[in-house]
Amino acid sequence: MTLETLGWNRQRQSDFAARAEENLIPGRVVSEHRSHFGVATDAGELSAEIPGRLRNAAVQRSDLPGVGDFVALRRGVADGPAAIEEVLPRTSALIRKASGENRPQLLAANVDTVFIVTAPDGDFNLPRIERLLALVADSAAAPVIVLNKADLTDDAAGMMEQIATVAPGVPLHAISARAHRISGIERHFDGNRTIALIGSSGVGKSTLTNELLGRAAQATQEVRAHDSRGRHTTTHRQLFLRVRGGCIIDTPGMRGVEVWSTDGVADSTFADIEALAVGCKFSNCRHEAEPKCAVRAAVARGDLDAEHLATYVRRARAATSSGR
Ligand SMILES: Nc1nc2c(ncn2[C@@H]2O[C@H](COP(=O)(O)OP(=O)(O)OP(=O)(O)O)[C@@H](O)[C@H]2O)c(=O)[nH]1
Ligand SMILES: [Mg+2]
Ligand SMILES: [Zn+2]
Repeated sequence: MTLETLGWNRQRQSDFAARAEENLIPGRVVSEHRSHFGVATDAGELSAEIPGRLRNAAVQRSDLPGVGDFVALRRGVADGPAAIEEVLPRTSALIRKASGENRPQLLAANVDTVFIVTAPDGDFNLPRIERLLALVADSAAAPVIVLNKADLTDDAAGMMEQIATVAPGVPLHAISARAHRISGIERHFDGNRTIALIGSSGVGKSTLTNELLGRAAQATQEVRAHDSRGRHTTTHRQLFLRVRGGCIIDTPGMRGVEVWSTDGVADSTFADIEALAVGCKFSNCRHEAEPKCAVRAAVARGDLDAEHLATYVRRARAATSSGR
């Protein structure tokens, strides 16, 4: 692997040269964990931390490094972690408002194209596609809409026509990741471009990631039988390099009501609650007073913060009363 295959170019080299002092090396953030980042460099993947100086200089959370960022790194001493000294200027940033808080959250940086992934089984919803288009429009990345699981419908053409009414001029593809029918979408990686996949849980983002990588890099999971909704299988954003060129960023599924909207309600802050909710007796459980609620049980056990659940319930009520 070389940084060039990860999207490093002359512009980035000159940004790096202008900002970075001696002894720093360039890299790209490929994963984000609670306390550290995975950063790909010409010397392999390094574990890196953010020094306090960078944290203090950030005006808002989205200024801090995220998946897809190009950074200047100082190598660690001995086996210690490297330090991210600079975040290089972004050519695009996929940002939404964080859930339950009035702050921006970076989903992915330096993305050339975003695949908005949808599917005929349960997920198909034009207003949601419009909200995702609005999010992409603010990012400086180009949108592409992918109708996955085309094998599950006899009317993929009709669905594509409906999508076209809300997405004039946006490239549309009907594919089947599971059946290995993805022709037409690989060209979006030409020139080592970076593509991020966004959409609801269960639409097949990780299945498509694996298909585009040619290997089973990401775990996937059957959707729920009774309502075809996903199980929030992917919990972290991660960037993968393709042998055939270009990079893919797979992301956790977004909840329908929590996609970008006027009041900016967002998703993965509540991925923990969503994951627990699969165990609730009622599929439409609001985790308030319903019997056999797995989410309240987790609070009772001390595994989930009661305040966090209260925020979630407040948000869900607000979303319901405003008709979403
Ligand atoms: N019939 C059919 N099923 C598919 C297709 N693509 C994916 N699936 C199935 O859909 C289910 C969910 O796929 P995932 O790839 O885990 O979905 P995801 O979007 O990554 O979900 P999260 O990680 O929860 O956001 C799996 O059982 C897949 O096998 C397809 O083209 N056709
Ligand atoms: Mg996934
Ligand atoms: Zn519940």
